[in-house]
Amino acid sequence: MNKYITTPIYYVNGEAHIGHAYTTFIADTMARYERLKGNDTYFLTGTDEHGQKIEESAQKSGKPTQEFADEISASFKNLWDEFDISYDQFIRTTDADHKMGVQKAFEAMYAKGDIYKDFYEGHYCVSCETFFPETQLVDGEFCPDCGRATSIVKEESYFFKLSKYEDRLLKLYEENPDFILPRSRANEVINFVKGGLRDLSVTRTSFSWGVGMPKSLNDDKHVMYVWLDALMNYITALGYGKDDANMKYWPASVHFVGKDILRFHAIYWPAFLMSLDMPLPKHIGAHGWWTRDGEKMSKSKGNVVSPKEVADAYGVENLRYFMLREVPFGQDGDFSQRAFIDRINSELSNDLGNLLNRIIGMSGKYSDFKIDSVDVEKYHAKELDAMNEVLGNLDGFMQNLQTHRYLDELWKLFAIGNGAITGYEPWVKMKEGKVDEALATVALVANILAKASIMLSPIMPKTTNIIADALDFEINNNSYKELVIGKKLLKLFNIKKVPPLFPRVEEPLMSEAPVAQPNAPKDKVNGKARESALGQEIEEEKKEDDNLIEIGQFFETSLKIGIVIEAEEVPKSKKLLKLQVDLGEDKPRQVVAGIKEFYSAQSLVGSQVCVVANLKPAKLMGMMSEGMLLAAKDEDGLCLVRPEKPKKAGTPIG
Ligand code: ME8
Repeated sequence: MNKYITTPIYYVNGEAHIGHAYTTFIADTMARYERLKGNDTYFLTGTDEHGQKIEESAQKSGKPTQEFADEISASFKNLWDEFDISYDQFIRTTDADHKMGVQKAFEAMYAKGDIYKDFYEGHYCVSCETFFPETQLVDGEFCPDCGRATSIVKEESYFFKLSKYEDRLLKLYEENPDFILPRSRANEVINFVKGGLRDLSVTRTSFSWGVGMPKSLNDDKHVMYVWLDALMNYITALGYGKDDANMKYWPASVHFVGKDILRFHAIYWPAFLMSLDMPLPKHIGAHGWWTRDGEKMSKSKGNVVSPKEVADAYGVENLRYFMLREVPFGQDGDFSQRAFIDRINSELSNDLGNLLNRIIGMSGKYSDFKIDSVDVEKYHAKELDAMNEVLGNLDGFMQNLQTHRYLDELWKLFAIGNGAITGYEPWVKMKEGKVDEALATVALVANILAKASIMLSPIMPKTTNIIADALDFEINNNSYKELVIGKKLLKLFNIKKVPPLFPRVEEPLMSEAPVAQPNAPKDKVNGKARESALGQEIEEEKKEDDNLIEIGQFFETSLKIGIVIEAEEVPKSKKLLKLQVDLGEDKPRQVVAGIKEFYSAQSLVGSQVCVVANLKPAKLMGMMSEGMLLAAKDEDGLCLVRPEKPKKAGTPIG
């Protein structure tokens, strides 16, 4: 059977973080699982390189856009190579074949009458590359997805007749309740479609970094909307529009995505495919969001977990295991070193690693490392039944993408193995002269470890190869068929010693995330002790005096160190300067400040300032101001408040 597994193609506006790694680990696991089962599997990942956001990031870095995209795309590819991700293809949307395929698809939809030209006027979020109707904006202005300010864009555009597909989409969800996995995520999509679909603007004229129009349309002004371009990667990678050799893998078995981009994959993508008269993917698997120590990860907080750093400290396979075991697929997850270390020590080191070491030790003592399964059925029929039941349950969990339940179930095998050793006490049997019985227990455990390693191999391929090597067999489709499906036992073999597979971890191996600013309204508990920014306990006293605020109220204000990177005078204003201030975020904030009488624009560039970072943006003389500078003013004039020593942009004050 053919299987086709994909990850999203990641934007090249920043390095990979742990969320990207998670999606890639799940997809890699699924691809390895399908190959293990003998299915002809194609696994695609890659990078999404067009659009205004990438163009702007490149400009900020001072590099030509293609060079910028090349570098970040390579950093993703190198990371996946280092992590041994078993992709069959790494697609880039700047690949010539991809661009041609997108144009072919556009032409086909146009020829069908599903694309027409009109004007678009609306609120556009550059960061999300999406138009939003006014009703969806927060406070009439801000993007409902990322919270950034939108801008009004009016442009000529080609539109895709998304509205035409409303009924067919609803029918798709109804007839295929597993189209969106987990099922619990389907409702948000269904409600969105039921709310009415507007035709989708699928080209832009406001920038040029994108796939151009097909020649047949003779319309150079436009470039493709980045999501049309990006979604098509799933078929252009297989040769759509060029040669169909790999189209045998279509339709996709599962597109793995984060919940942030479910709508694009569960609504736009099937509608595009319906327009192209192509079969639809079998599943869209939407997973949840990872946080760090309970906090949203963001560059400005400086708490983004780098997958490379974690893998260097703890090992990439331990990380894969942790992420896939820790969260039920579809739910949000938290990365904390404590939880990670606990799982390494108790599940990997104790349950699995020790079990292997115990039978290596025992067989060394009792049988000169020879392991013979000949008496296992005689003495351990009950354990074999329990083992086979567990093995039989696993596939269902994987098909539903429930990796945590798959691993929970798999771990029952080690409980059976450890239980058999404790229960049958082979060392007592040896003393009683019941050698056959003692050796049967050791062989039972060897078989359990062999079968468990096969089923664990999609998650921990290298580690399980070491275990298989110790047990003198290879993990592949043959051993899967024989030992797992065929329920056979290992042939007589000599067990090998292995170095410790999962050394215990006593202390966190990476520095902790920066202390987060407490969010006062959330963690304020009336009159009770609670954590301060420094982690100390503060007794909150109820103050009668109206002029005093509680410390939580103070912490509602987010104060940060900023670095002025550009400054200019606002024409026709006596007081205002317009500054671009780096707060360590994706892009600088524009701050319009009334300090012109006291500072020249030039003198401010490069200087450090203290910024109120969570003020609602306001318009001053028609310009958006996204923060306020702290300053002190008396009869001698005004001076800015600055840190005593230089600090990194975005450093919290408080
Ligand atoms: O959206 N937790 O690219 P992107 C979990 N180019 N997953 C996370 C995560 C987090 N904190 N952060 C990122 C795009 N992800 C488009 C996709 S596909 C045709 C185009 C993962 O670089 C998750 O899979 O913003 C999410 O969907 C994806 O990265 C977004 O990557």
